[in-house]
Amino acid sequence: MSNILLAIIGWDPKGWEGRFRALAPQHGIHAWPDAVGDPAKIDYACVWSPPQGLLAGYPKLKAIFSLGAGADDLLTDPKLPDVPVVRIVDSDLTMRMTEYVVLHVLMHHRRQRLYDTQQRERLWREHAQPAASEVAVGIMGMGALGSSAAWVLHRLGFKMAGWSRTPKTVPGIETFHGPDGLEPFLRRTEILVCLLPATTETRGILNLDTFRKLRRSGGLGGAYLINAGRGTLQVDADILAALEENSLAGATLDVFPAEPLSVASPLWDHPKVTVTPHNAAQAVPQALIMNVLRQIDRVEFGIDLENVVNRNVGY
Ligand code: NDP
Ligand code: OXD
Repeated sequence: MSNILLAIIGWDPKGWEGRFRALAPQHGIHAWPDAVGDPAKIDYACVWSPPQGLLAGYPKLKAIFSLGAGADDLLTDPKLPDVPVVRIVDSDLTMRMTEYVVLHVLMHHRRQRLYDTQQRERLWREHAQPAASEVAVGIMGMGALGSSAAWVLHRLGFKMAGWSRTPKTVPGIETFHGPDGLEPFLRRTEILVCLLPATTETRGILNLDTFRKLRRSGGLGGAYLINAGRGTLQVDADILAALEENSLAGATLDVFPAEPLSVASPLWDHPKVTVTPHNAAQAVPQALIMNVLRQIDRVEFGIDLENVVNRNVGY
Protein backbone atom coordinates (compact mmCIF):
# COMPACT_ATOMS: atom_id res chain seq x y z
CA MET A 1 0.00 0.00 0.00
CA SER A 2 1.18 3.52 -0.77
CA ASN A 3 -0.09 6.81 0.59
CA ILE A 4 -1.22 9.25 -2.09
CA LEU A 5 -1.71 12.95 -1.50
CA LEU A 6 -4.31 14.68 -3.68
CA ALA A 7 -3.86 18.43 -4.02
CA ILE A 8 -6.25 19.52 -6.74
CA ILE A 9 -7.41 23.08 -7.20
CA GLY A 10 -10.09 24.18 -9.64
CA TRP A 11 -11.03 20.71 -10.88
CA ASP A 12 -13.73 19.41 -8.48
CA PRO A 13 -11.39 18.01 -5.78
CA LYS A 14 -14.15 15.99 -4.07
CA GLY A 15 -15.00 14.24 -7.32
CA TRP A 16 -11.35 13.31 -7.86
CA GLU A 17 -11.05 12.06 -4.29
CA GLY A 18 -14.10 9.81 -4.73
CA ARG A 19 -12.73 8.40 -7.98
CA PHE A 20 -9.29 7.76 -6.49
CA ARG A 21 -10.90 5.97 -3.52
CA ALA A 22 -13.04 3.83 -5.87
CA LEU A 23 -10.20 2.94 -8.26
CA ALA A 24 -7.36 2.59 -5.74
CA PRO A 25 -8.81 0.92 -2.62
CA GLN A 26 -5.39 -0.65 -2.03
CA HIS A 27 -3.84 2.80 -1.40
CA GLY A 28 -4.28 5.40 1.33
CA ILE A 29 -5.87 8.51 -0.23
CA HIS A 30 -5.16 11.80 1.57
CA ALA A 31 -6.98 14.82 0.21
CA TRP A 32 -5.37 18.20 0.88
CA PRO A 33 -6.16 20.35 2.82
CA ASP A 34 -8.54 18.42 5.12
CA ALA A 35 -7.23 14.89 5.48
CA VAL A 36 -3.48 14.85 4.99
CA GLY A 37 -2.32 12.98 8.11
CA ASP A 38 1.39 12.60 8.78
CA PRO A 39 3.26 14.30 5.87
CA ALA A 40 6.20 11.91 6.36
CA LYS A 41 3.95 8.99 5.39
CA ILE A 42 3.00 10.39 1.96
CA ASP A 43 4.69 8.49 -0.92
CA TYR A 44 3.17 10.13 -3.99
CA ALA A 45 1.45 13.42 -4.81
CA CYS A 46 -1.21 13.77 -7.55
CA VAL A 47 -1.78 17.42 -8.22
CA TRP A 48 -3.35 20.11 -10.37
CA SER A 49 -2.43 23.75 -9.63
CA PRO A 50 -1.25 23.08 -6.06
CA PRO A 51 -0.18 26.11 -4.00
CA GLN A 52 3.49 26.97 -4.40
CA GLY A 53 5.65 25.46 -1.66
CA LEU A 54 3.03 22.89 -0.62
CA LEU A 55 4.92 19.82 -1.84
CA ALA A 56 8.09 20.82 0.02
CA GLY A 57 6.25 19.79 3.19
CA TYR A 58 6.29 16.10 2.20
CA PRO A 59 9.80 14.77 2.88
CA LYS A 60 9.36 11.16 1.64
CA LEU A 61 7.77 11.78 -1.77
CA LYS A 62 8.91 9.30 -4.44
CA ALA A 63 7.23 11.07 -7.39
CA ILE A 64 4.83 13.90 -8.21
CA PHE A 65 2.11 13.31 -10.80
CA SER A 66 0.60 16.23 -12.67
CA LEU A 67 -3.00 15.32 -13.53
CA GLY A 68 -2.64 17.32 -16.73
CA ALA A 69 -0.52 17.00 -19.85
CA GLY A 70 1.23 20.25 -18.95
CA ALA A 71 3.27 20.48 -15.76
CA ASP A 72 4.14 24.17 -16.15
CA ASP A 73 2.35 25.25 -12.96
CA LEU A 74 4.37 22.78 -10.93
CA LEU A 75 7.73 23.67 -12.43
CA THR A 76 7.45 27.30 -11.39
CA ASP A 77 7.44 26.24 -7.71
CA PRO A 78 10.88 27.28 -6.38
CA LYS A 79 10.56 24.75 -3.56
CA LEU A 80 9.53 21.80 -5.72
CA PRO A 81 11.05 18.64 -4.18
CA ASP A 82 13.83 17.00 -6.17
CA VAL A 83 11.84 13.91 -7.20
CA PRO A 84 10.55 12.90 -10.66
CA VAL A 85 7.67 15.02 -11.94
CA VAL A 86 5.47 13.02 -14.27
CA ARG A 87 2.91 14.41 -16.71
CA ILE A 88 -0.03 12.75 -18.44
CA VAL A 89 0.29 11.28 -21.91
CA ASP A 90 -2.96 9.50 -22.64
CA SER A 91 -4.35 8.23 -25.95
CA ASP A 92 -7.89 9.44 -25.22
CA LEU A 93 -6.65 12.93 -24.30
CA THR A 94 -4.49 12.98 -27.44
CA MET A 95 -7.42 12.05 -29.69
CA ARG A 96 -9.62 14.71 -28.10
CA MET A 97 -6.97 17.33 -28.83
CA THR A 98 -6.66 16.01 -32.38
CA GLU A 99 -10.44 16.37 -32.78
CA TYR A 100 -10.26 19.97 -31.54
CA VAL A 101 -7.43 20.92 -33.87
CA VAL A 102 -9.00 19.23 -36.90
CA LEU A 103 -12.39 20.82 -36.13
CA HIS A 104 -10.95 24.33 -35.98
CA VAL A 105 -8.59 23.94 -38.93
CA LEU A 106 -11.61 22.84 -40.96
CA MET A 107 -13.76 25.69 -39.57
CA HIS A 108 -11.25 28.18 -40.94
CA HIS A 109 -10.52 26.23 -44.10
CA ARG A 110 -14.22 25.78 -44.96
CA ARG A 111 -15.11 29.35 -43.86
CA GLN A 112 -17.76 28.09 -41.45
CA ARG A 113 -18.08 31.36 -39.53
CA LEU A 114 -18.89 33.17 -42.78
CA TYR A 115 -21.58 30.60 -43.64
CA ASP A 116 -22.98 30.90 -40.07
CA THR A 117 -23.34 34.65 -40.62
CA GLN A 118 -24.95 34.08 -44.00
CA GLN A 119 -27.41 31.61 -42.48
CA ARG A 120 -28.50 34.20 -39.91
CA GLU A 121 -29.05 36.60 -42.83
CA ARG A 122 -30.85 33.91 -44.95
CA LEU A 123 -28.24 34.51 -47.63
CA TRP A 124 -27.63 31.75 -50.20
CA ARG A 125 -24.14 32.52 -51.48
CA GLU A 126 -21.20 30.26 -52.35
CA HIS A 127 -17.57 31.25 -51.94
CA ALA A 128 -14.49 29.84 -53.66
CA GLN A 129 -13.12 26.89 -51.71
CA PRO A 130 -9.45 25.92 -52.01
CA ALA A 131 -8.53 22.24 -51.74
CA ALA A 132 -6.81 21.16 -48.52
CA SER A 133 -3.72 20.46 -50.63
CA GLU A 134 -3.49 24.21 -51.37
CA VAL A 135 -3.50 25.20 -47.69
CA ALA A 136 -0.39 25.19 -45.47
CA VAL A 137 -0.96 24.29 -41.81
CA GLY A 138 1.92 24.59 -39.34
CA ILE A 139 1.98 23.02 -35.88
CA MET A 140 4.15 24.61 -33.19
CA GLY A 141 5.03 21.79 -30.81
CA MET A 142 5.42 18.34 -32.36
CA GLY A 143 5.11 16.33 -29.15
CA ALA A 144 2.45 13.81 -28.12
CA LEU A 145 -0.40 16.15 -29.08
CA GLY A 146 1.06 18.09 -32.01
CA SER A 147 2.34 15.06 -33.89
CA SER A 148 -1.04 13.28 -33.65
CA ALA A 149 -2.93 16.31 -35.00
CA ALA A 150 -0.31 16.78 -37.73
CA TRP A 151 -0.71 13.23 -38.91
CA VAL A 152 -4.52 13.40 -39.17
CA LEU A 153 -4.35 16.76 -40.99
CA HIS A 154 -1.76 15.26 -43.34
CA ARG A 155 -4.21 12.43 -44.08
CA LEU A 156 -6.84 15.08 -44.91
CA GLY A 157 -4.44 16.44 -47.50
CA PHE A 158 -3.22 19.70 -45.93
CA LYS A 159 0.35 20.85 -46.59
CA MET A 160 1.75 20.12 -43.15
CA ALA A 161 4.78 21.38 -41.27
CA GLY A 162 5.85 21.16 -37.65
CA TRP A 163 8.20 23.19 -35.48
CA SER A 164 9.91 21.72 -32.43
CA ARG A 165 12.87 22.42 -30.16
CA THR A 166 14.95 19.49 -31.43
CA PRO A 167 15.17 18.17 -35.02
CA LYS A 168 12.63 15.58 -36.18
CA THR A 169 11.95 13.51 -39.27
CA VAL A 170 8.25 12.82 -39.82
CA PRO A 171 7.12 11.20 -43.09
CA GLY A 172 4.94 13.56 -45.13
CA ILE A 173 5.51 16.53 -42.84
CA GLU A 174 8.03 19.30 -43.39
CA THR A 175 9.92 19.86 -40.16
CA PHE A 176 11.65 22.91 -38.68
CA HIS A 177 13.31 23.32 -35.32
CA GLY A 178 14.88 25.79 -32.96
CA PRO A 179 14.97 29.60 -33.13
CA ASP A 180 16.50 29.52 -36.64
CA GLY A 181 13.72 27.32 -37.95
CA LEU A 182 10.92 29.55 -36.66
CA GLU A 183 10.88 32.23 -39.36
CA PRO A 184 10.89 29.87 -42.37
CA PHE A 185 8.22 27.80 -40.62
CA LEU A 186 6.00 30.86 -40.11
CA ARG A 187 6.58 32.21 -43.63
CA ARG A 188 5.10 29.07 -45.22
CA THR A 189 2.22 28.70 -42.69
CA GLU A 190 -1.36 29.94 -43.23
CA ILE A 191 -3.08 28.19 -40.32
CA LEU A 192 -0.85 28.28 -37.24
CA VAL A 193 -1.71 25.70 -34.58
CA CYS A 194 0.05 26.11 -31.24
CA LEU A 195 0.52 23.05 -29.03
CA LEU A 196 3.65 24.19 -27.23
CA PRO A 197 4.20 23.86 -23.49
CA ALA A 198 4.55 26.99 -21.34
CA THR A 199 8.25 27.56 -20.66
CA THR A 200 10.49 30.58 -20.32
CA GLU A 201 11.40 30.18 -24.03
CA THR A 202 7.82 29.95 -25.30
CA ARG A 203 6.26 32.69 -23.16
CA GLY A 204 4.62 35.34 -25.39
CA ILE A 205 5.70 33.60 -28.61
CA LEU A 206 2.28 34.24 -30.16
CA ASN A 207 2.81 37.97 -30.66
CA LEU A 208 2.37 40.55 -33.41
CA ASP A 209 5.84 39.95 -34.82
CA THR A 210 5.03 36.24 -35.16
CA PHE A 211 1.63 36.86 -36.77
CA ARG A 212 3.08 39.32 -39.30
CA LYS A 213 5.38 36.58 -40.62
CA LEU A 214 2.53 34.20 -41.44
CA ARG A 215 1.62 33.57 -45.07
CA ARG A 216 -1.40 35.55 -46.18
CA SER A 217 -1.10 34.97 -49.93
CA GLY A 218 -1.88 31.23 -49.88
CA GLY A 219 -5.03 29.27 -50.73
CA LEU A 220 -7.01 30.82 -47.88
CA GLY A 221 -6.07 34.41 -48.65
CA GLY A 222 -5.33 35.11 -44.98
CA ALA A 223 -3.68 33.67 -41.87
CA TYR A 224 -5.34 32.03 -38.89
CA LEU A 225 -4.29 31.14 -35.34
CA ILE A 226 -5.42 28.20 -33.21
CA ASN A 227 -3.94 28.15 -29.69
CA ALA A 228 -4.71 25.16 -27.47
CA GLY A 229 -1.31 25.06 -25.73
CA ARG A 230 -1.20 27.52 -22.85
CA GLY A 231 -2.48 31.06 -22.42
CA THR A 232 0.90 32.49 -21.43
CA LEU A 233 2.13 31.73 -24.95
CA GLN A 234 -0.17 34.37 -26.41
CA VAL A 235 -0.37 38.15 -26.10
CA ASP A 236 -4.11 38.93 -26.25
CA ALA A 237 -3.58 42.58 -27.22
CA ASP A 238 -1.38 41.47 -30.14
CA ILE A 239 -4.03 39.03 -31.35
CA LEU A 240 -6.55 41.87 -31.40
CA ALA A 241 -4.08 44.17 -33.18
CA ALA A 242 -3.27 41.46 -35.74
CA LEU A 243 -6.98 40.94 -36.45
CA GLU A 244 -7.43 44.69 -36.81
CA GLU A 245 -4.60 45.03 -39.34
CA ASN A 246 -5.48 41.70 -41.06
CA SER A 247 -2.20 39.96 -40.22
CA LEU A 248 -4.67 37.45 -38.80
CA ALA A 249 -7.98 36.73 -40.53
CA GLY A 250 -9.31 34.74 -37.57
CA ALA A 251 -8.38 32.99 -34.34
CA THR A 252 -9.53 30.06 -32.24
CA LEU A 253 -8.44 30.34 -28.61
CA ASP A 254 -8.88 27.65 -25.97
CA VAL A 255 -6.41 29.09 -23.45
CA PHE A 256 -5.75 32.56 -22.06
CA PRO A 257 -3.09 34.29 -19.94
CA ALA A 258 -5.73 34.66 -17.17
CA GLU A 259 -8.42 31.99 -16.88
CA PRO A 260 -11.36 32.14 -16.83
CA LEU A 261 -11.27 34.80 -19.52
CA SER A 262 -12.55 38.07 -18.05
CA VAL A 263 -16.15 38.89 -19.04
CA ALA A 264 -14.79 42.30 -20.06
CA SER A 265 -12.40 40.82 -22.67
CA PRO A 266 -13.11 42.07 -26.21
CA LEU A 267 -12.18 38.57 -27.44
CA TRP A 268 -15.59 37.23 -26.38
CA ASP A 269 -17.61 39.07 -29.00
CA HIS A 270 -14.96 39.66 -31.64
CA PRO A 271 -16.50 38.57 -34.97
CA LYS A 272 -13.31 36.78 -36.02
CA VAL A 273 -12.56 34.97 -32.76
CA THR A 274 -13.80 31.64 -31.44
CA VAL A 275 -13.37 31.21 -27.67
CA THR A 276 -13.55 27.86 -25.87
CA PRO A 277 -13.10 27.42 -22.08
CA HIS A 278 -9.80 25.49 -21.91
CA ASN A 279 -11.54 22.25 -22.82
CA ALA A 280 -9.80 21.32 -26.06
CA ALA A 281 -8.77 18.00 -24.53
CA GLN A 282 -10.78 17.28 -21.44
CA ALA A 283 -9.59 13.85 -20.39
CA VAL A 284 -11.64 11.11 -18.73
CA PRO A 285 -10.60 11.29 -15.04
CA GLN A 286 -10.79 7.51 -14.60
CA ALA A 287 -8.32 7.01 -17.47
CA LEU A 288 -5.91 9.53 -15.92
CA ILE A 289 -6.15 7.84 -12.51
CA MET A 290 -5.45 4.41 -14.04
CA ASN A 291 -2.49 6.00 -15.82
CA VAL A 292 -1.14 7.30 -12.47
CA LEU A 293 -1.75 3.96 -10.73
CA ARG A 294 0.19 2.10 -13.45
CA GLN A 295 3.05 4.54 -12.94
CA ILE A 296 3.00 4.01 -9.16
CA ASP A 297 3.23 0.25 -9.80
CA ARG A 298 6.28 0.90 -11.96
CA VAL A 299 8.05 2.70 -9.11
CA GLU A 300 7.11 0.03 -6.59
CA PHE A 301 8.43 -2.70 -8.95
CA GLY A 302 11.61 -0.75 -9.70
CA ILE A 303 10.71 0.00 -13.34
CA ASP A 304 11.53 3.43 -14.83
CA LEU A 305 8.71 5.97 -14.83
CA GLU A 306 7.31 7.14 -18.19
CA ASN A 307 6.70 10.75 -19.26
CA VAL A 308 9.00 12.30 -16.70
CA VAL A 309 9.32 16.05 -17.21
CA ASN A 310 12.80 17.32 -18.11
CA ARG A 311 13.25 20.10 -15.59
CA ASN A 312 16.22 21.54 -17.49
CA VAL A 313 14.06 22.45 -20.49
CA GLY A 314 10.85 23.04 -18.52
CA TYR A 315 8.45 20.45 -20.05
P1 NDP B 1 5.10 17.36 -25.37
O1 NDP B 1 6.08 17.65 -24.28
O2 NDP B 1 4.91 15.95 -25.80
O3 NDP B 1 5.47 18.22 -26.66
C1 NDP B 1 5.90 19.54 -26.59
C2 NDP B 1 6.43 19.94 -27.95
O4 NDP B 1 6.79 21.32 -27.91
C3 NDP B 1 7.67 19.16 -28.37
O5 NDP B 1 7.63 18.88 -29.75
C4 NDP B 1 8.79 20.14 -28.07
O6 NDP B 1 9.96 19.97 -28.88
C5 NDP B 1 8.12 21.45 -28.42
N1 NDP B 1 8.81 22.58 -27.77
C6 NDP B 1 8.99 22.81 -26.45
N2 NDP B 1 9.71 23.94 -26.25
C7 NDP B 1 9.99 24.42 -27.48
C8 NDP B 1 10.71 25.55 -27.95
N3 NDP B 1 11.30 26.41 -27.12
N4 NDP B 1 10.82 25.73 -29.29
C9 NDP B 1 10.24 24.87 -30.14
N5 NDP B 1 9.53 23.77 -29.78
C10 NDP B 1 9.41 23.55 -28.46
O7 NDP B 1 3.71 17.98 -24.88
P2 NDP B 1 2.25 17.55 -25.32
O8 NDP B 1 2.20 17.45 -26.80
O9 NDP B 1 1.76 16.39 -24.54
O10 NDP B 1 1.40 18.83 -24.81
C11 NDP B 1 1.71 20.12 -25.26
C12 NDP B 1 1.00 21.15 -24.41
O11 NDP B 1 -0.40 21.15 -24.66
C13 NDP B 1 1.07 20.92 -22.89
O12 NDP B 1 2.30 21.36 -22.37
C14 NDP B 1 -0.09 21.74 -22.39
O13 NDP B 1 0.34 23.04 -22.11
C15 NDP B 1 -1.05 21.78 -23.57
N6 NDP B 1 -2.32 21.09 -23.28
C16 NDP B 1 -3.49 21.80 -23.41
C17 NDP B 1 -4.69 21.18 -23.20
C18 NDP B 1 -5.97 21.90 -23.41
O14 NDP B 1 -7.03 21.38 -23.08
N7 NDP B 1 -5.96 23.09 -23.98
C19 NDP B 1 -4.78 19.78 -22.80
C20 NDP B 1 -3.50 19.13 -22.72
C21 NDP B 1 -2.33 19.78 -22.95
P3 NDP B 1 10.81 18.60 -28.85
O15 NDP B 1 9.94 17.59 -29.58
O16 NDP B 1 12.03 18.92 -29.58
O17 NDP B 1 11.00 18.25 -27.40
C1 OXD C 1 -3.58 19.75 -19.47
C2 OXD C 1 -4.69 20.67 -19.61
O1 OXD C 1 -2.43 20.18 -19.42
O2 OXD C 1 -5.84 20.27 -19.40
O3 OXD C 1 -3.85 18.53 -19.44
O4 OXD C 1 -4.49 21.83 -19.96
